[in-house]
Amino acid sequence: MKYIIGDIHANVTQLEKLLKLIRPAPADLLIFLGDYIDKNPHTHQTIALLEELDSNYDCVFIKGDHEYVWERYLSYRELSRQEFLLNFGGLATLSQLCPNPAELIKDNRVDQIKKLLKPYLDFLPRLVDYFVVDQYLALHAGITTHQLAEKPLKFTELNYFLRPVKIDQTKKYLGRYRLVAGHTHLSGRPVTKPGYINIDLGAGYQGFLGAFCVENHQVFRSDGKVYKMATTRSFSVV
Ligand SMILES: [Mn+2]
Repeated sequence: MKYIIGDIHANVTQLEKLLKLIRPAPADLLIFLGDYIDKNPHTHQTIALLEELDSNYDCVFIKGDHEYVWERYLSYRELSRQEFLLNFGGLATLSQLCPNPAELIKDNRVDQIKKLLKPYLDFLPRLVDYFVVDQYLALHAGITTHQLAEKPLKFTELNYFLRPVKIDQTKKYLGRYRLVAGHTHLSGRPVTKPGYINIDLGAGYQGFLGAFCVENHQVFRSDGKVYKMATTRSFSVV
């Protein structure tokens, strides 16, 4: 089976629950949509579990806006990124790793933060922008209308941040592929449109984590609920 898994945001508890639910087999493919950390404090535990999964299964790790920003901040020293980190979950990321997270970011102590986040930084080089699987294009956020016919798809910063309202959800990429994305927590249940499926079920906000099974057209939610795609337009609860 092939599973596309939503935004984890260091909610390692929901990730563990989801894995118990789907119980992947060694030959299964696990595709993660990005935003692995921030908003919850279990940074190292989350990355360690992802590393363990990577050594036991075929895994694809897609880059989210949080990975994009941390990389720009730490590796490219774009210090203006501190605003995003302070406002959107970076303090939670460092909170178990040092006593003074706000100070470190406000003072741009990049080298010190790099040491604290070494396992995460080591994880980043293997990330990809998107992944095509069967009739789906898995990516973190979205593509613009003018990219619907762009081949190959060329990612810019916007693609890690695009909100559903800015996406033409009625059209498929190249007329063939529906987007499967996270990034925006719309609902506790998956949202599906003809050209767009959203499986950010809120793990960053004390909610759930979702896994979309490509073959069965089902979304497994970490609390045990299963949503079956009834038509191309809506999901129903099994
Ligand atoms: Mn995101």
